[in-house]
Amino acid sequence: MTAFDNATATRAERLHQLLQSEQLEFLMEAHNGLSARIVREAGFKAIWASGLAISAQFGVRDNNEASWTQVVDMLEFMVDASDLPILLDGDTGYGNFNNMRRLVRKLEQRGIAGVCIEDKQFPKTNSFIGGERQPLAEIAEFCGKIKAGKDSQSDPAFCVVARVEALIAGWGMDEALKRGEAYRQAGADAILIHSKLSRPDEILAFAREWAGRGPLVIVPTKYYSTPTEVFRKAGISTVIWANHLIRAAASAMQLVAQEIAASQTLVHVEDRVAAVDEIFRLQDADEYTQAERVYLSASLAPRAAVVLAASRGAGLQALTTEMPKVMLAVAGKPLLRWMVDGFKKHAVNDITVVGGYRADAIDTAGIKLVINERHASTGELVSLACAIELLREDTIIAYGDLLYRGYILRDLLDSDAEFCVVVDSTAGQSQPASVTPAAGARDLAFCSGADTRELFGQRALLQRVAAAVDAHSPQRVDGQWIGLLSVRGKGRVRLQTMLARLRERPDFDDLDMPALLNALAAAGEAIEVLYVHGHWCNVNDLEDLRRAADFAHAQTPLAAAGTAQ
Ligand code: SPV
Ligand code: MG
Repeated sequence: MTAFDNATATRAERLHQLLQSEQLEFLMEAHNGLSARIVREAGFKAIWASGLAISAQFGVRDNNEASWTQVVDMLEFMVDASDLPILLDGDTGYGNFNNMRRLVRKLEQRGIAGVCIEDKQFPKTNSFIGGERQPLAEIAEFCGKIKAGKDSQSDPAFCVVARVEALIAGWGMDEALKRGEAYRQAGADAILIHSKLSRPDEILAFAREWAGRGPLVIVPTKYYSTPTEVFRKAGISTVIWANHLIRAAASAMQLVAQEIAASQTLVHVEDRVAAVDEIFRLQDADEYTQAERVYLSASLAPRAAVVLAASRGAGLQALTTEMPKVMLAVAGKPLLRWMVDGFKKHAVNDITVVGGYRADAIDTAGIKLVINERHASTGELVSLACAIELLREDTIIAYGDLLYRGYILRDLLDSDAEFCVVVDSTAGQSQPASVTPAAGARDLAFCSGADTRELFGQRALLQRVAAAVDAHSPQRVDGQWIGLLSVRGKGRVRLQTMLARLRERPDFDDLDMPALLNALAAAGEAIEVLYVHGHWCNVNDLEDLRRAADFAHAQTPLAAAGTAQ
């Protein structure tokens, strides 16, 4: 005979082994997926799927009020949540021998390791509620049910445990022993002898007479003060801790519900209940995130955005005492909200905003807020560095003070390029070559090709972004980078690496986004240009703010045709 290998054994084999083992073993009650998982994490080897606890968590009585298929559906969640063998408290088998046959087949299909049936009549009542009034099954009929169950199992290790209720019903020790022996001979893998006394006397007397004829299982709910060593010495095989997780849950829920109802605040309970993250852990949320990376196609892959919103807005001092520029209302809602709503419309849901100046005033609904604590003395790249670990493989990096028409974001998201920037070519046309642009113009883009507009779809690459045209070596200006950058696939790591390199520079604190784009371009990265022709604005001063309001109004559904800029 080969040695038992717990790692490769089926659940039924493990339960069978546990019942047969020489040492005292324990089953812990569970009543749903979550509790099944908790039982496993606590180190138990097997689960008791208690009829009392499962019916209680449904909010019904332990009188077969929940149908057997509802019980089996719950067992499926338990099997999924825990790899432990589960012994179902199958009450009376939910009917006669025929119901028992079908039950065993269904339980095996769902991965249940065994079933315990009790010699009462359907529908049963919990043994601790008027146990002595409950009619017992005929011995022969119950033996037929055991045989029917054993004959139906396809895994030879599947366990049928027969529960003797004679002591509960007050029929005496001889009857209990007679039944135990009959059930053993009918093929039961173990006998559960139940007692409602507060002392273990009748259980110990039964065990003495039984004299190791087969595995004995007990449920010491009522004689709980008995030292476990007593059971061990009596040769008990397995102890079932039958209902303690449902009772623990009920007490905890009562306390917390009463506390919240009375105090109308969560502040007193927060530290006494499991953290939400702990619930996520118990649900294995991390595994989902990993699987998402493997299985979600690129088009469905979660998209992220990082919005740089740390600055006060130099030209808007009077309006930004209480809030950063991105919280200024534009046509009825904050600038930042226009952008966030636009992202959400295009399934960019993982949005990180890097705040700084008056970050406390940023509306954090639907976003993650990270803070550049040194915002007053640092530039955009320090802000970006605060969110650099949050970049996904598909991320938009944006200035926070932008408004733009929806198609611009859509087209940017459609780009497959590892890096893609949006350049407004109308800004280039208004800047004749060799002329220093107007004060305030920023982020002038120099590209490998101009926006001819005839060559739709032609690929232009960004060569450089500069604040001004160098009067000494004038060059054609192709437009203005509007402050939108898309980073995809391997581009993410390359951008992170470049940012880490720039961090080494002594002037890193002063660097802005164009410095990053220029460093990437200089390192030979292809930064694709998506040309647009207006249809956006940003907010740097009061005049911009007024124009932004007009722009935003023109984007609303009721705007008159032709007013959109
Ligand atoms: C159960 O847990 O449902 C049991 C054990 O059957 S007892 O409630 O003690 O009868
Ligand atoms: Mg029960």
